[in-house]
Amino acid sequence: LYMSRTFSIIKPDATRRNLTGAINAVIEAAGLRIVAQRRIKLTQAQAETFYGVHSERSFFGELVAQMTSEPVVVQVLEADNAVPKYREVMGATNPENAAEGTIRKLFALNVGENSVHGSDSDENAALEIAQFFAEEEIVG
Ligand code: YYY
Ligand code: MG
Repeated sequence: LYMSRTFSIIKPDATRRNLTGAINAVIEAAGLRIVAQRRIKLTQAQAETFYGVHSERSFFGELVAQMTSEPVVVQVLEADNAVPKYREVMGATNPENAAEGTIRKLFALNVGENSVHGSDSDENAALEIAQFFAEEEIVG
């Protein structure tokens, strides 16, 4: 069994509705372990850096505004095949397309306010984790 990591954000639309615990319950029920977690308010610069790959997209301004609007919870999750496992638990980007039982089906409001972020590759997971956590803060 090879344990790997992914990076997760519980987004402002979810923290605003007091859904941190409900989302963590879905994460843990799926067998992902929360091995680091912190509640923070993202700065404009942090949000722009984090979503830099989307900087040319039409929704970038709205995305950064939304991500800095309220606190978020940044997390490191550990599991066997953590990246694809968490993508499955999250559901599709647009909650209209998300499968039953997924976090986005259960909680997301719309494509922009979709409650959670999860890394899309092991390489990006490592970069995203390093943006927010020192190795000694991650306790598996
Ligand atoms: O990885 P994931 O969050 O499922 O989707 P991405 O394609 O990486 O987009 C990141 C983020 O951008 C998405 O969670 C919401 C927002 N977004 C949007 O507001 N409108 C779109 N059409 C696509 C993405
Ligand atoms: Mg993505």
